[in-house]
Amino acid sequence: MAVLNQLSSQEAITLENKYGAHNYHPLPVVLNRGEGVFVWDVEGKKYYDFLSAYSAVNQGHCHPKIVGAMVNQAQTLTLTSRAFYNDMLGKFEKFACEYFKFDKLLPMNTGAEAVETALKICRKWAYEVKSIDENEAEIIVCENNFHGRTTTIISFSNDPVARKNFGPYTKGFIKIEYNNLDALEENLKNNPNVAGFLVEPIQGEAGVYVPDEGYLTKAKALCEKYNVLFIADEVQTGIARTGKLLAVNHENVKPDILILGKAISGGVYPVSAVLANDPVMNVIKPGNHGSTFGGNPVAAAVAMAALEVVEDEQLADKALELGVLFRSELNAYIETSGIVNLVRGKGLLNAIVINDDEDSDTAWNICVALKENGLLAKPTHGNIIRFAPPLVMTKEELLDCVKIITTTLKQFES
Ligand code: IF1
Repeated sequence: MAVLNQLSSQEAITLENKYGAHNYHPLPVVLNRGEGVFVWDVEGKKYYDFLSAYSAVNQGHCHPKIVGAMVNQAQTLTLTSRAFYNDMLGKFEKFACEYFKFDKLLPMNTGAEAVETALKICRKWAYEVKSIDENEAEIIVCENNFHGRTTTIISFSNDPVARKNFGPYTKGFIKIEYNNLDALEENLKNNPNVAGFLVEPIQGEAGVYVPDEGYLTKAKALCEKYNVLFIADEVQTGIARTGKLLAVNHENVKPDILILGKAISGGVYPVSAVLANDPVMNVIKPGNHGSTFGGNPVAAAVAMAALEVVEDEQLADKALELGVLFRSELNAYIETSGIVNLVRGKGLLNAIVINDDEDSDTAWNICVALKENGLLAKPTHGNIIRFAPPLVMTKEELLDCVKIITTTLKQFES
């Protein structure tokens, strides 16, 4: 059968176009190997990965310790369902609770499922602990949020592409401006039915939008004042990406509910988790929630190894240091650039804003040129490019990447 043969890039793209749903518009590059900060296409060309599967591969591609844990566990026991206990889940839960300093963890598989889980926990807490009347609970979210693709989550998105014609939408969400504490307090003050505030510590899809310093601290304080749960979606910002283990650690904020995904497995396997302390998590009783694959032994083994790598290799410190270097190098370039307006971000979650319209194709064209020059990145809007390399990069490699990026951008200076 032809599928066993090595495909050319064009053949692989043609197959996806013909047989796959058209829910993505990928860069025209077909990858078949990854190691550390590098990936290779089927023709053997080597690239720096500057997306890290949207911050899932923080530990680098195919990290031997994580892959080893997966292979080992996969040969022993893969899935029991939660109808029975397995000997890995409890170990992982203890490990992660100590690691992130929470009482309890609820394991799921994808980021969107973990967000859904957090919303369910929050609502149940609202009725059973805060004593809000049944079906009246509301959760505050932010404009330009990205929390996943499920029907409830897209109900409170304001991206028409993600949302339009998927209605009717789930009720019970109030949208306020991000980085606006007055708007938050206004809604908390006048509405006793608010149960939670769901927020990304840095908005990723919105274009790596970093809120003002103190925003998260003050938002958390407001939530405490009005007895509302502060729910941090750290699916993208968590696990050392922004230069701390969690982005909320930059402000020493402790969420009431923490949502993790992506790099909790190093991108090796779908693992997500929701963490909370007992007074919140204990509202969940047998039958209230679950998942066939959530908390399976492979996921548990992989996640423990992936979190160990973050500590072993001090990835948070590396991200912090390399992030400062990356932004200062790019800022030096921007001073004389007509094509890039600014670079922003924290740690190794950064974006550049191109001097062009939101609906232009300049960012896309730059990403195609970056690909030709050996570096893979993806636009988030027509004029924003996100840069999120694996955190295992060396300083020399990062400077090499800066050279590729600035050389490529220069091709677009008019
Ligand atoms: C796609 C963006 C990144 C997330 C936050 C939950 C989820 C995500 C903060 C859901 C997922 C992904 C999904 C990916 C694109 C991507 C993304 F561009 F859309 F915004 F990372 F930057 N919370 N983000 O960022 O996690 O269910 O996907 O595991 O292709 O949709 P998931």
